[in-house]
Amino acid sequence: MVHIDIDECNNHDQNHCHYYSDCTNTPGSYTCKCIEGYDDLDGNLGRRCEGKINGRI
Ligand SMILES: [Ca+2]
Repeated sequence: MVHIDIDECNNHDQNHCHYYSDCTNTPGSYTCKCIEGYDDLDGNLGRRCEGKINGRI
């Protein structure tokens, strides 16, 4: 039996990765990780990534 995986990263309607995060396709799912230089504000899920410079003193 062949499981056909969906590449959620190819379609923004099918993933919740933030603009500043990298989406990685995995079998049956996907993962998001904030790119270098951006803080993850939502439990390390890559959903909300913000720069470290703005808004921090
Ligand atoms: Ca997938």
